[in-house]
Amino acid sequence: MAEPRISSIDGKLAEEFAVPAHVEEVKAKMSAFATKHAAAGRRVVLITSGGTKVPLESRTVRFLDNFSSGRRGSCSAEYFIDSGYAVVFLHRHRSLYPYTRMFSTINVMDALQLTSGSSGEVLVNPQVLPNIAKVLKKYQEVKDGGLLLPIEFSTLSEYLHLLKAAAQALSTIGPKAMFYLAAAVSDFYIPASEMPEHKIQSSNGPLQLSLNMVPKILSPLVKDWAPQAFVISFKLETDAAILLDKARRALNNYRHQAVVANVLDSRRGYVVVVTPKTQDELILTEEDVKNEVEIEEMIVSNLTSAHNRFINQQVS
Ligand code: PAZ
Repeated sequence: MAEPRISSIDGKLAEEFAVPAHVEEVKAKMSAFATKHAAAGRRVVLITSGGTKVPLESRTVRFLDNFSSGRRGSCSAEYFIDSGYAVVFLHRHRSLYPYTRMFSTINVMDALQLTSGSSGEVLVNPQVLPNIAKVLKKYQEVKDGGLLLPIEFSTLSEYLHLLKAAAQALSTIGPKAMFYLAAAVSDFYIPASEMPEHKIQSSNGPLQLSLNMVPKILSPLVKDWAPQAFVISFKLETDAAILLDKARRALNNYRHQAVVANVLDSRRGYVVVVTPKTQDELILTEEDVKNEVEIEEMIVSNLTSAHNRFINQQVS
């Protein structure tokens, strides 16, 4: 297997983005997870999910955030597990999580009832938590099988350092690793050296912000950190007219395997999987919606087939 290499953005990452204290510990966990599953004949997918938080002060009171709920990532994690993958789930703290996502809008107190006796037993109301037994069974199987490794981030800095650690950890399994980068990552940040320490005072008048561009992490991931892996990025736009052009440009610039292109308002029912040679439109029909089919099932099916072909090409 090709060893991860030093990248030209390593210095910038270390200087301008606070390194999380637990990064080496998490890297060791991811590495052990990848090695164990690859030895058992499983592929491993690293899914990023949810939005990054960009602090405006180092003792953070205020921050920039974005719309991402983590539904794409959490839902996809379940379909990857159903397809035989082990999943490293790098997700925003408190964003949607595999299996529990189905009950995220429910107040747990409304779903439980105390029995009348003195034993203090609690009953679940299946009307409030539909399918709970089925989902709980699946969740416990996944947990017992050690198929899901959850890792949390909140800030952009945590995300960048943990993604780099994940890429290096999973690089040891070569083409059996997939990166499914569905998180909504800020393009802008304030470098640590320019960030005020204390809460910005409104008594100083209107706030003018000057933000730097976040380094393009996809470039070192593909070139240096995990050069043999199968890498999928996501591209979100609000203007459908520029979406496919942006997706193609990303493929050209970073030379990875595919871009999943989507538009904010239609992202639950329509995406295009763009590769250097193909363009697959995935569309949920009204029938699919009635039958509660989720578009992530189609995305995962499309990409796992492409991953198969990618692995077969490496060995032939
Ligand atoms: O998290 P979610 O389900 O609400 O949204 C998913 C998404 C739109 C964030 C994802 O499909 C995506 O396009 N991520 C990349 C965004 C970007 O940086 O362009």
